[in-house]
Amino acid sequence: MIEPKQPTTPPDSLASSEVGLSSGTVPAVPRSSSATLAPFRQKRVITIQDVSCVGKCSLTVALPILSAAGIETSILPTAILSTHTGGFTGYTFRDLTEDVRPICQHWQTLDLAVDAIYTGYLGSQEQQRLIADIFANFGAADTLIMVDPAMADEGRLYPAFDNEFALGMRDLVTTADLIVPNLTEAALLLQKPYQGSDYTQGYLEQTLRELAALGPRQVVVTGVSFAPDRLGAAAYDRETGHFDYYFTERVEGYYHGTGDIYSSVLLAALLNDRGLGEAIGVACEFTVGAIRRTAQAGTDPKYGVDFEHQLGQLLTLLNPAPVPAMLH
Ligand code: PXL
Repeated sequence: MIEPKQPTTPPDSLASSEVGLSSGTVPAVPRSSSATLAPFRQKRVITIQDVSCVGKCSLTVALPILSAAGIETSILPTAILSTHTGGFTGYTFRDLTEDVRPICQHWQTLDLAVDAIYTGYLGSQEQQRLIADIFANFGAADTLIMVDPAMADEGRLYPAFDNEFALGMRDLVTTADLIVPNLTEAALLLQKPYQGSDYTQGYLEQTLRELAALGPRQVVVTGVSFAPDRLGAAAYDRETGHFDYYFTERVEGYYHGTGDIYSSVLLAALLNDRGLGEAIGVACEFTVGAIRRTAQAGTDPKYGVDFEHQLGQLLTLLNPAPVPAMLH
């Protein structure tokens, strides 16, 4: 087995501070005092995902996480479900595709400044095409376009989707700056067989390069493991050619909604001026902390993980710039 480049320990920049998440390894970034003199502009994200009313995932995790990180979060719901589709039966599903265009037409009258557009679970293939237009209409040159191609896990597509949907997602990721697939989604985007846990570091890095060749400059693959008791993420930046890895302990079991939590924290960290290598570490630590709590509590994992009790630590970790009122 080839050892990953940074298999178990946090990068130096994550290891040196006393302030951190539950493991104490990820520090807050000290802000320079000159930052307090600059005019304050709150960042805004548009996130496009479903509302699963019960079973924490998608918007019910993205909103609190991004809000806790100081980011104004505008939402475009893609569907409303009574629960998510993993592990529940009999759920309702209302497709909101026909609302997407009128909502966007109204937004176009508002002159919205948008720092990032972040997509997750989509309700239909038509939405995939509409979202490409949203990227074009609302994305400025410096808007981060982040696509979490939420459609599959553990070698299987989610119940609502088929390979046509995966091909539509492949088209959508060509227009993104950053994509965050798990290993199953990575295989679907590349239309390659899913390898399970049977892959080498060389294979993984080739996969990251192939994903970046679809269009996005940056790729983060989640659910990466080279040792049975370690789990984490790998990142690749096509422009620098640099790979980053971050691993934590593996908590046994399948916990729903953790991919959405991971992506939301990753974006929160990036918009709080963390580099990609640090941001994947912040997201790993936050996510495993929530999983650990849930495992200890013994709650049914299909209801999602207890990320709420991590939010205070996220705030400390990211150390958002103080609001102007606090400066007087
Ligand atoms: O967490 C991914 C997700 C989001 N939204 C819905 C889902 C799933 C995964 O099953 O069913 C509706």
